Amino acid sequence: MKILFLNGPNLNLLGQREPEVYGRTTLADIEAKVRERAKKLGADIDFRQTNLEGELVSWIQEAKGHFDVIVINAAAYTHTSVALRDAIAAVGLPTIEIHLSNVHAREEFRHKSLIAPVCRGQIVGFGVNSYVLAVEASVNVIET
Ligand code: CA2
Repeated sequence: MKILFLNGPNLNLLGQREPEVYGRTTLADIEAKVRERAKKLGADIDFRQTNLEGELVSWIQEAKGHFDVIVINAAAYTHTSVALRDAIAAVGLPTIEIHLSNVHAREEFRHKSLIAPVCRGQIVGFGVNSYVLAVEASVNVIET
C-alpha cells in the first residue's frame, strides 16, 4: 500500500505563522504522525510540499503506477485550480481531499472546492487529525 501525501502553498509555514488559525504543529510534526499511523497499518508514505501549482500537477501525473492513493491538502489551490482538478481526473487514482480547518465554517470563498467533484471524499476540520484520518481512509479505499 503506497500513499502519496501532497501539500500545497504556505503549508510549509505551519507552526511558525498564524498559530491562532492553524495551531503550533509544524508540517514535519504532521508527517511524523502520518508515518506513525501508516506504519501500524502497513502503508508506505511519500510526504511532499510545494508552493508551486505546476509541481503539484506534475506529482499527480507521475503518481500513476507508483501509488495506490493520493491524499491532497491543496491549500489555496483547492479553491482556484482547474489544472489540479483536471490532473486528478486524468490520472484516475483514488484521491482524498483534506483540510486542517473546517473550510465550510470560514470565508465564503473557501466553501467552494474545485477538486472535490473528482475526489473520492473529503476530510476537513479535524486539525492534524485530518491527516491521520486520511491514512485510515486510504487504507480503507485500497482494501475495499
Ligand atoms: O485548512 C486547510 O488545511 C487549508 O487547506 C489551509 C489553506 C487554506 O487556504 C485553505 O482554505 C484551507 C492555507 C494554508 C496556509 O497555511 C498557513 C500556515 C501558517 C501561516 C499561514 C498560512
